This record gives sequence, structure tokens and C-alpha cells, in this order.
Amino acid sequence: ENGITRPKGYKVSFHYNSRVEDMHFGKTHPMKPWRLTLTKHLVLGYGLHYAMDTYEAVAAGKDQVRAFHDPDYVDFLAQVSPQTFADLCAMPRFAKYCPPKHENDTIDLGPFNLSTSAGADCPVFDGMSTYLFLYTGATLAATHQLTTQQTDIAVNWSGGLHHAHRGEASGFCYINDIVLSILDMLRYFPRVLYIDIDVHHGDGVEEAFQRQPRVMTLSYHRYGPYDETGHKFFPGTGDITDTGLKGTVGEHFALNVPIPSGIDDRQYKFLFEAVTGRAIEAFNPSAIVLQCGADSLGGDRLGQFNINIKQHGECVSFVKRTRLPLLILGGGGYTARNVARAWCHETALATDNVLPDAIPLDIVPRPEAFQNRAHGNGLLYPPFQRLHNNECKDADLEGMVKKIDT
Ligand code: VJV
Ligand code: CA
Ligand code: ZN
Repeated sequence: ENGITRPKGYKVSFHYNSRVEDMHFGKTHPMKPWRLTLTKHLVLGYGLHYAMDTYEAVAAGKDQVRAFHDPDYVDFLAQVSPQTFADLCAMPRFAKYCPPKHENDTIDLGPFNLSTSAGADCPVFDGMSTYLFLYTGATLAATHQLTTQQTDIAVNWSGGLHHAHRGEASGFCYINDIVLSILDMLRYFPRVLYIDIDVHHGDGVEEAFQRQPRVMTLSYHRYGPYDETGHKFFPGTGDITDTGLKGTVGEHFALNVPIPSGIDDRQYKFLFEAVTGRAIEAFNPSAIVLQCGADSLGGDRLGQFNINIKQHGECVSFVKRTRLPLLILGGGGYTARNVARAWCHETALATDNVLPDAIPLDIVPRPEAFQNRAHGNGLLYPPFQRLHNNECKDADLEGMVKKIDT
């Protein structure tokens, strides 16, 4: 009817729970649940749910989260809310994690890099526990479908929170669902390749597996000072010379592709296919986890690249062509209408469907999000406002590929 078909010869499963949309990091915080609502509207509006097995996610259990995270941190996350924060901080068990206060701090930091101040990267907000354990539950259910061979590609757009550390939140990420997933996969698959196209360095995942030769991590990210103030682009790690923990068996099992601002489609395609191709050839993975952060798109509120949705999607297609068990996750993405376009398009690619480029506005509950005159209603080439100066020289990119290859 709508032309959507199930893929031939393989299965795709989709994991989601709309309750993740209820939470708010704060009024002007860049991380918006609305992008997941819009993504759902497009996926359902186009009828892509007919092409997949869809699962309503249930919350992960504390014991599952403890497989990577510190037990005190997990207990804190399970109980925290703006109402309970002060009392929890006062408990001796958690007070020891609170940093000493400084005179001119603008942000009041509590334990585990959490804060109730509005300007914090990792605020404590209403419904936060529910949100965290739900996106984690969705990733773990997706992983279970893959490890039990009930599906070939599993998708969770609410996951992919790559900065969270063992005992600390970081960069909008609280529970590292990616690390938990890979730990599960290692019980079934000899080698797991992690690929991260979010504009930020996947530091939390790299760090977790820095001594693990059965996991190769590969991140593409903006790297270097980002303005006249000389501040580094977050999180400031992921140099090309960072290839894993020196002197351990994990050395050489991390790859980093640090990229200057303004990279275009052609240059990104060259880098991605050259480096990913070589990594797959050399590492011979048994399964792949792909973090599809959409903040690497042009026009992103926080990102600094100029790539289009079509090229972002070609990264997914390239990885899919390996035909290995594949977990597709979300991540960053701060211009909501473009995040939804990209992730809907990538859901179509995963299921071998081609969507009409003009978004049929009658299919979505909130068409005004996609019919803005300035933005147009195309799926793949929304005109991006405010493109970045391209600081990438072809010769430098070629030099990088050679350097990574050794
Ligand atoms: O650059 C930083 C760290 C600071 C200290 C904290 N202040 C708030 C910002 C500067 C050095 N953090 C980054 C974190 C980016 C996380 C990306 C996550 C992902 O996409 O990789 C995966 C989901 C950063 N960049 C921009 C902001 N923070 C930012 C935070 C806000 C904000 C505006 C910008 C927090 C609250 C509010 N506005 C109200
Ligand atoms: Ca990245
Ligand atoms: Zn990001």
C-alpha cells in the first residue's frame, strides 16, 4: 500500500519506548527528547514499522547496569530526582563522592559529575531515572535479539550514550548502554567492532575496552581548538596517536580519526570508507556496533561538520554490506528536524526501503516541524543554515589514512 516491504533474506528489529520522550534535561539544554518524538513520527508515518519487528522496551535492571558501572553510582542513579538529590548527597555513602566547593563556581557539582544547576552538561531532572534505565533497556533488548540470532540488525535510536564512565556521568551521558551491550556480545561473539560517527569522540567506550583486544573501537570526530578562546572541542581526547593503552594487550585496538571543522561529503566518504574498510579487513569482527550520532550533520547546533544526510546514511550502508550482526544506535544530534530525517532515512536503509524525498506532510502529526519555508521539506538535503568553513585539506586526510594504516 505505502510501498514499504520487509527486507529479503534478513530481519530487522526496532526497540523503543515512547516514555523516553517525557523527560526534559532543562529548558535550554541542547539535548531534546523531542528529536526522538519526531523520529518516531517519521518512521511510523512512512510505514517503516511494517518492515521490522517492533519491541516496546522495558527498563534495564540495576544488576544489568552494574555489569559495567560502579554499584554506588548505579544506586544513586536509580533513586535520584530533583526532589531527592540534596538528601542523597548528604548520605555518607554518597557524600564521599562530592567534589570540594570553590568560591566562584557557576555550577554546583554534586557527586558523579551530576548537578541540579540549569547550565550543567549532566543535570538532575524529573523522570531522569526512568529515562536512563529505559534507553539502556532498549539497547540490551536489541543486543539480546542479536546474540540469540533472532534478528540480523537491531535498532535503538534512544541509545548510543558514549561518554558515560564507570562511576561518573559525562557529556549528557549517564549510563553507557554501548559498553553494557558490547560486554553482553563478548559472551557470544569472538570479536566486536565499535564504530562511532557522532561528531564527538567516543571516549567512554574506548576507555572501557582499552585493555580488551577482542573489542576494536573506531571513532570519527571533530578534534582541536574550536574558537579563538583555544578551548578544545569536547571531550578533548581522541588524537590520531591514541591507539589504545600502551604496553597492554589492548594496544592497537583503538583507532581515532580526528577531523578539523567543515569536512564535506566527499572528504568524509573518503575517510570513512578507507579507514573502516581497513579496520574490518584487519580485525575481522564477528559483530558490529554502530553509533550514529547525528550531530555530525551540517547545520547541527553543536556540531561543526558539513555532511548531508545522504552521506551520513552511506556510512550505515557501508557497514551493513559486511552482513555481520549489526546493532544501530543513536547518540548526539541537536537540530531535531534533521536528526529525525537522518534516523528515519537510516531505518529505511537498514530495511532496504527507498523513501520518496519530499516528506509527505500529511503523514506526520506535527508537519510544521518539516514544512518550515526556510528548511524545506526534503528528506535528504535540508538546506543547512550556517555552514562551517572547510578546514580539511585533501592531502592531510590522505596522510591520516596512511598513518592509521600502520
Ligand atoms: O564542552 C563541554 C564542557 C563544558 C563545561 C560545562 N559547560 C556547560 C559547557 C562547557 C566544557 N561540554 C559539551 C558536552 C557535549 C556532549 C555531547 C554528547 C554527545 O553528542 O557526544 C552524545 C550524546 C557541551 N557542548 C555544548 C554544551 N556542552 C552545552 C551544554 C549546556 C548548554 C549549552 C551547551 C547545558 C545546559 C544548558 N546549555 C542550559
Ligand atoms: Ca565519534
Ligand atoms: Zn556528540
